[in-house]
Amino acid sequence: MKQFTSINDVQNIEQLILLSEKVKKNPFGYKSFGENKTLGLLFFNPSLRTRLSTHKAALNLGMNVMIMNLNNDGWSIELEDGTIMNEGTQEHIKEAAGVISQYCDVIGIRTFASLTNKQEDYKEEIINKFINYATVPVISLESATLHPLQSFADLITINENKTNNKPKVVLTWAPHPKALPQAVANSFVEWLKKANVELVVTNPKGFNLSTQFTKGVNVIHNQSDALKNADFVYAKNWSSYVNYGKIGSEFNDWTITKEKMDLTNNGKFMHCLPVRRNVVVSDEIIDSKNSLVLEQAKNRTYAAQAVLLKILQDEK
Ligand code: SN0
Repeated sequence: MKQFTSINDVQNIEQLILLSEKVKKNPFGYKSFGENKTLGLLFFNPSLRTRLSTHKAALNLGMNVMIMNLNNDGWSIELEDGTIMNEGTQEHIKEAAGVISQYCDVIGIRTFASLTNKQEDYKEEIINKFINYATVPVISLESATLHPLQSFADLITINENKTNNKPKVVLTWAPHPKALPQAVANSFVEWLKKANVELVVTNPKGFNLSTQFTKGVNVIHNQSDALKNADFVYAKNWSSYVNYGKIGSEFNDWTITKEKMDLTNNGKFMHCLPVRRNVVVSDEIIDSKNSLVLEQAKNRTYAAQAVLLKILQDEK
């Protein structure tokens, strides 16, 4: 694997899942692959789980890790070619990516959507330019439109917790006070479409994800209908794709509550975190025995470790 920015970079998903199971059973058994290798983690946005789980994954593999918060600590980066750089930006992405490639064997990048320019966000300008100018593999730590390490961990968690061969998995939109990216939802759909599940997406009208992801997926606008007999309920807010960046405060009754979970087949609750309690989900549900949020976060380490290990193995 030369890069990991979406499920499309994975040649064999079953094999990667098997690798995650192996590293989960024996996290320190693969140190020879990471010895004397350095992972660089670059953040344009905040992070808790992604930062710590990917760091831990690298340490488990015997790698060294360097972390940089580019917005606070770095120069401001120029993306355009041919610009006369006599204004705000100080360093071109060409040099930044080229230099960091000399210090690191693998580079991870977090770069959220702007939510102001749909075309630019969906072109994935920042991560693609980094890939273009870097000379080492690049992995996404959540880009403008996708969060593949999260979705891979979510798939591992669903596989571990399913009680029937083809569980019903419902991705439901939930309320939020701020405009959030579509990345987690897009990516979840992309990964779960390839799994043996009955996938349903439910969201208010005006909040459909891009058909680039939901083509062929059952999208229902009535949340209660969608939740019926669900084995897994994955809640996530995303701002509108059509009215790009719009929040949707008129749908505050989409919170996941006990009444809603009672419609499911003793469904398990999932969320990528961080979560706004009693906005996205009631305390009662996130604190219940059916909540998988901590298991999801735990599996972030093994998802990241499998991805890093595959990259290191392929480089050898
Ligand atoms: C990010 C998102 O893409 O939705 C990261 C999730 C892994 N979430 C947030 O930015 C939440 C911020 C908030 O204000 O609650």
